Amino acid sequence: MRTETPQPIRLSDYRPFPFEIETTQLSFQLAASATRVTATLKVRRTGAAGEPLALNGERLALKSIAIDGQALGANQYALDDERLVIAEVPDAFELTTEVEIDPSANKALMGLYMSGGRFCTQCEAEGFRTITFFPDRPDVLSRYTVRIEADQAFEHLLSNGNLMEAGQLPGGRHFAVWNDPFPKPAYLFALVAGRLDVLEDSFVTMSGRTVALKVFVDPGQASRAAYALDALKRSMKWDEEAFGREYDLDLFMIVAVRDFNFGAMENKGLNIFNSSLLLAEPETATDFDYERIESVVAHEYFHNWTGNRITCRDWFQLCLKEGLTVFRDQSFSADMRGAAVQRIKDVKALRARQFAEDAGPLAHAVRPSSYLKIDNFYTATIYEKGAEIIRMLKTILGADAFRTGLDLYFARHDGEATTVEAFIACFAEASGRDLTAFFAWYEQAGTPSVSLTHVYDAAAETLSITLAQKTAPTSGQPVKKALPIPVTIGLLAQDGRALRDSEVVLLEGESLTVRWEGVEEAPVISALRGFSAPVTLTTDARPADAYVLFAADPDLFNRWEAGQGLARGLILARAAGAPDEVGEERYAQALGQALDDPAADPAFKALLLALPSEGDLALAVDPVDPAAIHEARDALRARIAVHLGEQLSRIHGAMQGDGEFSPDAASAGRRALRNACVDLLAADPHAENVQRIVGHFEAASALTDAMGGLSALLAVGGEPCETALAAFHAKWRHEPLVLDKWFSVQARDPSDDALKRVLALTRHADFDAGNPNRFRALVQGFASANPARFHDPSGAGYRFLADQILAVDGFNPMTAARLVEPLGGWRRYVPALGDLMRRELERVKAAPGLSKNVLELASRALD
Ligand code: 0A1
Ligand code: ZN
Repeated sequence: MRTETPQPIRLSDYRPFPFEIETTQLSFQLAASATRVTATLKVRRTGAAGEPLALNGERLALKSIAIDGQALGANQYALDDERLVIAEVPDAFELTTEVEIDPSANKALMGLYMSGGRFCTQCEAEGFRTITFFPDRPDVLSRYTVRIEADQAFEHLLSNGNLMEAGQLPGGRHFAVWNDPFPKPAYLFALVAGRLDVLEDSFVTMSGRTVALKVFVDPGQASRAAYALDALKRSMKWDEEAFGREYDLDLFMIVAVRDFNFGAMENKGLNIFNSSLLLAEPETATDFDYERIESVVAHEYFHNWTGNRITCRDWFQLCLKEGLTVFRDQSFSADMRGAAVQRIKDVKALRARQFAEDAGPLAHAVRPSSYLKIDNFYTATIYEKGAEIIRMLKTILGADAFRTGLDLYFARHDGEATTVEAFIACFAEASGRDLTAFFAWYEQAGTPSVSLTHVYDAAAETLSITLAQKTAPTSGQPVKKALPIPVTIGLLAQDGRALRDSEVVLLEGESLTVRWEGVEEAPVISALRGFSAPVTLTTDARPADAYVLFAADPDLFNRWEAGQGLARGLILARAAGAPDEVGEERYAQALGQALDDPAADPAFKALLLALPSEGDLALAVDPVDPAAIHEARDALRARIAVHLGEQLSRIHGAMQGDGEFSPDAASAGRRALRNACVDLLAADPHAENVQRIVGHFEAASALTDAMGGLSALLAVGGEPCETALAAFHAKWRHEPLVLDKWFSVQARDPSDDALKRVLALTRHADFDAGNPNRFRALVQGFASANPARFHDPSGAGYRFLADQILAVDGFNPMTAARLVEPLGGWRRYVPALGDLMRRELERVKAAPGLSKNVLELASRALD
């Protein structure tokens, strides 16, 4: 809670901690409302003589404190709400503290808390300080031994590393002792205690060691962990093959918990997962869930090297582990599921979340230079743009030099807490290139715009392309540098033949002109292939060129991108009151041809069928009028649905019935295509189409189909929709993960009554604001995924969101803060809406007792 104006933490203030904590012994006496934690730290001075020992500690009731067994008197230390300071300490000593904490009262879900009657922890970024007094910063690495004692009802007692000892105790209690041989920062500490079922397997590493794998889940749910376990084994193998990284302990454990603020956490040897990202069966998980489970299991596992073995010196370096690990998980998913489709999905997500963030007042550098609460920086910019930077590094240096640089990084910094500078230095050294200018990608916020203009000289058979870049000012960064931007370019003939293969042009200054000789005919330019840099591209190409690319670009990303560009142009023309009906027919026809291509992958066709999202469209206009965008997009959907109605129905029919469920990419692609057809058919809701959609929903055996049907029925509305919603609820009311989806699909209700429905759902017996999954399904689902209804001209949507932020901030600031973003872009909206958004932000900011988390974001949004 706020007592005074909080002071920002700055990168430039970094100082090493003046002590080393060689070993950390923790002893837990677990009890739901009064857990005792005894910590014995072996401390050695490494900094200047006379420096006091300052430890972080919050919400801890100190019971005793001693140095080398001698209790300290109250005048020998100073204690406030945030730290414990001992002014005079020897150069080497053992500090023992005993504290009491209350896990059952911990609704912020940081530190030690209860979920489903079990104890669990979340320590990243700064949760460990609510468990015991400690230098809770990532550059203090220590070897941990952890003794856990609890009632036998808490059957499994888990922590990091290897199990050393376990046994029974009098009074119905038992204990376990764990030792983690690898020094680690406190944020990687974890503890779990409770009744769980376990699914076990093993993995033989490349050097022949056998690693035991255990996935712990709610009793009765072990079969739902099979996919995650399989994904884990594939990740372990892939990391050996792709990056030469071998697992280092004899045991790797994953635990699923239902109450978790984020997705999952890479604690050493004991990953903790939000159950929504671990449990999957065909009836209870969609294909998107399977994809996410595969990539998040991989992500957390890959952190073992990029994050755990080599960690961050301070939290400003967060992208060092996150950007690199996202890059690694995206590369894994591309290998598992097909590079083009994966790339399209990754770029869609980047644009939806990161480009939006970069375009508003919450824009920040991938490596920021100050913060109030680091929790607020677990953002799309640090994760996704951080991954794009690594990808560009690979594109610029080439795969071989990139791998050599990464190998050097692993060899040189293993066991360290390091910086982005040290990381980049490895690549500069390995490649012999000067990467000084490249570093600006880490320090500069905002999405660069690149413009491409060309001159074709038919007589001389030359093509000149000029690329120019510009980045608009962002808060605190009025002047922007030119960045090195790799632009991958290929050339096609008007009939779609390839004229030139891809080559990478590196735009290093403000602008650059490159020439191609011997170009015998006027080419169609395919630029930024594979989305080679996180920029927005404008070109002087004729609209007709986009149809050539849409039909024939061998780069599938750009083929998809051409279709999106055409659709974007048509929708925005309509939204601006100048519909291009001829163009719309032509687009529908081209889409129909693409759908008939027997060589194209169904997953790719499904992506072609999805029009740019309303959020994506909003990024292309200024000011944004969400209602106009929504209507225009709906109108194009309807036109396509009418034009392609028969074809969509035919494809839908042909994609039905693939026998036994398989989560593999090809089967998921078929389901994606049939659901994309259903989604479009709902835009032309005549009786036959409605019947097809109802049939699709009722026949669904996989959740992907049931959700596709339900979502389409929400677009149709009326009695078929209400009947389906009621049936779905009756069937799944006891399955929390499926019920979350029942809430989120209704949050996206496109009808005028959406807010009424959402408000009613906040009073539903199954709604629980204390559970982040359920809360986000409804509230974030509405605010982020239903722009037309969230931006209701009355401002009621904004008021609803602000009320929810304030209500949840009272007990879970991290979850509350993540809801500020939808109001953050207020300056980009038409003034009537922007003013209402700003007013709600002001109301939030002025609320008494606001958390630092929400205060920081609301203030930045209003700046
Ligand atoms: N390091 C995790 C992300 C994470 C961060 C904070 C959390 O606290 C609630 C939880 C998870 C990852 O990248 O997966
Ligand atoms: Zn991560």
